Amino acid sequence: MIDFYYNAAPNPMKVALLLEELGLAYTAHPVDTRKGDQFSPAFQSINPNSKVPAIVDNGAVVFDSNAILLFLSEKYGQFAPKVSDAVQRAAMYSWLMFIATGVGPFSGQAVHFRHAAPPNNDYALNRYDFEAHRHWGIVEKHLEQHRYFLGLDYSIVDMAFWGWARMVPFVLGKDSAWLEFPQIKRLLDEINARDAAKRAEALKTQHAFKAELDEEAKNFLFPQNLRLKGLNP
Ligand SMILES: N[C@@H](CCC(=O)N[C@@H](CS)C(=O)NCC(=O)O)C(=O)O
Repeated sequence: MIDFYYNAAPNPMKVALLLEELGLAYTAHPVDTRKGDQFSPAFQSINPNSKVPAIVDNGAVVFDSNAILLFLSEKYGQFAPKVSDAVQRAAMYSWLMFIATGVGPFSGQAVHFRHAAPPNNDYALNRYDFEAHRHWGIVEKHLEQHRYFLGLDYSIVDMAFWGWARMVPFVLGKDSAWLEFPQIKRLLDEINARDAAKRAEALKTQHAFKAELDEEAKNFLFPQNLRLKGLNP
């Protein structure tokens, strides 16, 4: 049995999708980051970084979404090219890390400065909006030539993509984003149509997560702001 610590944000959702694709038995534990659950000692003993997702699989503790995707695909032998296929393995690592270190963080910061930060952040918003567009543009170009990230086979890279691709119009702040990125929309729609994706999306309805981004939630999610008020985060 696997314990899965999650909320409905992009990084945990990648893992929810893989768990569902693998058909594994798991218990989903909600971590309500707007209520500060990520800082409980019990959760920090699983993920010292105080972020979701994390899993515990028969004593193996794994945190960070792309580490979890690699761990599960290797352990259960699915959704990744064989170790002997060096060319495809190389592509898998490259695209997976591109999503982990580029697409995800730049999209996340674009969301922060567009939707959450105090106003008058033109410099920061311009930088992250530009970088988010640039990263998604690279994905779009790649998908013009490839059905999936690794070619003909659906893999954990597509699942990592899916977590964030669902958010593209929100990340880029425009409903028209899909006109700019039709290939991303194509793959997103294909994955959305999979039963595993529907089950992953439905998971959050089993738990009541706090919806309001009030002062308390902001203090948990953006603790650095407390320093601006002379307080210790
Ligand atoms: N590199 C980590 C990032 C995890 C992350 O940023 N998770 C967000 C949700 S997508 C979170 O836990 N936010 C709550 C917080 O920052 O306190 C991963 O890929 O798992």
